[in-house]
Amino acid sequence: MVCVKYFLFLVVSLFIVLASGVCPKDSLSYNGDCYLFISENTKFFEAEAFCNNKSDELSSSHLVSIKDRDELEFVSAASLQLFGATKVWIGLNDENIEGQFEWTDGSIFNYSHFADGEPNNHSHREHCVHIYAETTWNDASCNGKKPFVCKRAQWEWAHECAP
Ligand SMILES: *[C@@H]1O[C@H](CO)[C@@H](O)[C@H](O)[C@H]1NC(C)=O
Ligand SMILES: *[C@@H]1O[C@H](CO)[C@@H](O)[C@H](O)[C@H]1NC(C)=O
Ligand SMILES: *[C@@H]1O[C@H](CO)[C@@H](O)[C@H](O)[C@H]1NC(C)=O
Ligand SMILES: [Ca+2]
Ligand SMILES: [Ca+2]
Repeated sequence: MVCVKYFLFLVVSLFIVLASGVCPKDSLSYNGDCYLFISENTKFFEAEAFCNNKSDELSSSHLVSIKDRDELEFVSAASLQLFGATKVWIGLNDENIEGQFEWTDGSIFNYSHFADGEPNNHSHREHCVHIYAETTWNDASCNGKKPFVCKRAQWEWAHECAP
């Protein structure tokens, strides 16, 4: 019976932790997702691989996708605070088909905030997107090295059932 009690204690503890919607301790929580800010200057697809490596059984991790102005302002403000600059890779790219931008996490592309005159595919070789000044975006060479931001969902059940 001691074992059963101990097992129940563990189950209840796990339930409470997951239901509260946790992010790994090195991440920031925003609107049900976990954001990891990495200051090391890194090429776009190496940054995506780094983010992918933070996936677990419950949620996959990618370079950040940005879905609206509020999320953009969160990412921009946190980058400015942590790195003193907003020039970070986000997950948007047109590496597959020129002019057709996609998020590396496969989610819908329904919001963008490119600077005037961007994306310009400068020198015919710009396929990866970073936050430029403040909140505006620019396409740049994927081989450029910049700090970056990863995003993954908090555990799904917590996401759907939290009040
Ligand atoms: C992936 O993560 C593991 C464990 O944290 C680490 O040992 C490994 O070097 C990482 N690999 C890459 C490619 O980042
Ligand atoms: C884009 O779609 C996502 C997911 O459906 C939604 O949360 C977000 O508000 C949408 N953004 C805009 C600008 O419509
Ligand atoms: C962008 O660059 C590609 C080469 O990677 C070229 O084929 C394409 O025409 C360019 N598109 C624009 C809009 O300049
Ligand atoms: Ca391009
Ligand atoms: Ca550009």
